[in-house]
Amino acid sequence: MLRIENYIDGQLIAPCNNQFLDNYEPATGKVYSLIPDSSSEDIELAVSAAKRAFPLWSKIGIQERSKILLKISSLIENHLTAFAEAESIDNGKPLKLASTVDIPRAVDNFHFFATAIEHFASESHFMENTAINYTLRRPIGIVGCISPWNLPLYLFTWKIAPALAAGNCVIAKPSEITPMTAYMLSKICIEAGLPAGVLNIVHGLGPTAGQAMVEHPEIKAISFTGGTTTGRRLAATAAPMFKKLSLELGGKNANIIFDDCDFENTLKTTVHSSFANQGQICLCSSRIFVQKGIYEKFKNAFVEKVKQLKIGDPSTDVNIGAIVSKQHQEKIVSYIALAKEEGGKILCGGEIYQPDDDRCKEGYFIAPTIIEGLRYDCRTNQEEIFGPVVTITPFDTEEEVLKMANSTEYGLACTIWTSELNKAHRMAERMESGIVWINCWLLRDLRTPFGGVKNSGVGREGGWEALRFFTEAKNVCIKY
Ligand code: TXE
Repeated sequence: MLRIENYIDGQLIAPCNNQFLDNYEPATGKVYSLIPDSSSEDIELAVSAAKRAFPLWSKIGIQERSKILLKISSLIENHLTAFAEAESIDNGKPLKLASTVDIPRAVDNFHFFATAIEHFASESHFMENTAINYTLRRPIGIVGCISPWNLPLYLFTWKIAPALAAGNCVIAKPSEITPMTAYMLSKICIEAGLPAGVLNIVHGLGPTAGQAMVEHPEIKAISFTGGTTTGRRLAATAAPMFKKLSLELGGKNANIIFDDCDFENTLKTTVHSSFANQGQICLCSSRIFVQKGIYEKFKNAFVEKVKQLKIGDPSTDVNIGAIVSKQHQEKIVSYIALAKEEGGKILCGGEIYQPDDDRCKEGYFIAPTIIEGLRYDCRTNQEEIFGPVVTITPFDTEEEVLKMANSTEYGLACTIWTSELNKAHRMAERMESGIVWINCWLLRDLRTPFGGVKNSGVGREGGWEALRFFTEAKNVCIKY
């Protein structure tokens, strides 16, 4: 059985304790590879390697760094099919989604930051007849990147690429649930000639390998995407050490549909924004609010469309693949039970889905589920489920929907559907959300700030925000 290895100091190696964990294929429920159960010893090795590599990497020059990152980007692109297949097997997501979204985005992440760094500039502040200040932006040193399982290579590279472009050496840990494409990336980095120790990928569990990263005094900044509870724990460890922190956490996003929306476009995109990647994207809309004038019409059309979605073996032409793990499947099922207890009516789905074919009969599937009739402030409408489960709720006025939409502890993203420009602006301004999509969803420009408010996180990723996060600013004041 394939054994994934750590990538430390330019080498692929087993963890110091030689312990491995099982890695499951969600579509079949079977173990198909083993992953290092790394400990603080491996983190220590990685930090030593990064320390040795930092003087060279931080001074090699922007163009050299850019060239190597571009090479990594094109090598991933050359192996797109293999990466997409691996991502689909490891995560359970439809192969089509991995080939058109996840892996192309990993290619873009390296390309974008490899070129962005060439245009990154710092400010100067002139004081009339007195002095000039200029801001020096230097790499931080050794930084940590910790990523989740829902968009494995996509989010892993979204952190690593700007960190490396800015001249840092990186210790990175992918989710233990989806380690495979990060392992493949290690091999690409070797092929691209990335100097040893510049990037170190350590596999393992959050409470052991991840925690050791957060506690390590020489890792000066942590960029994390994952659950809000984990983010809180991480902040509690890192804050007293005065580490720089970027936290991209959970969401409970609202999809607000006004009577005057473009009906067909809203309907089509809402199916996608509710159930893409089995609803396991932090940007998915899980609370749909529909204005009363079109509520019944929209609800019926939406349920009809969702019933037609094809569920099953992610390697075939399906819309919905497997849930990432047995444990996560159980969590989602428990939320469906809670919704029923809270008085919710299941309009479709609401149960585990059992594919017919032999290969996937032990896999972790859930039928896409729409629930009606719940109060906006019940637990189902307040807590992050992170699966193919949405609620649908009618509303009358802007005031009413704003109150319901802004009622959660989260504030990551929202979508608003209307053809009235003024209403769109008014709503965008009043939504408590880091990202507002008007008449679209998941339309991304990598230059824009990305992140949430309230318990959805701290800091912003993307564009200059990411390069600023991964550099330290120093003001130099020169008196005339
Ligand atoms: O995430 P975790 P999990 C939400 C979603 C999901 C819940 C839990 O609701 O059900 O979070 O998912 C590492 N120190 N999201 O358990 O635990 C861990 O190894 C350092 C939303 O998978 O937050 C992994 O690499 N690291 C989210 C990463 O943190 C630690 C996407 C994320 O794992 C650690 C995923 C520790 N003490 C889940 N504990 C989104 N918003 O995109 C864990 N980790």
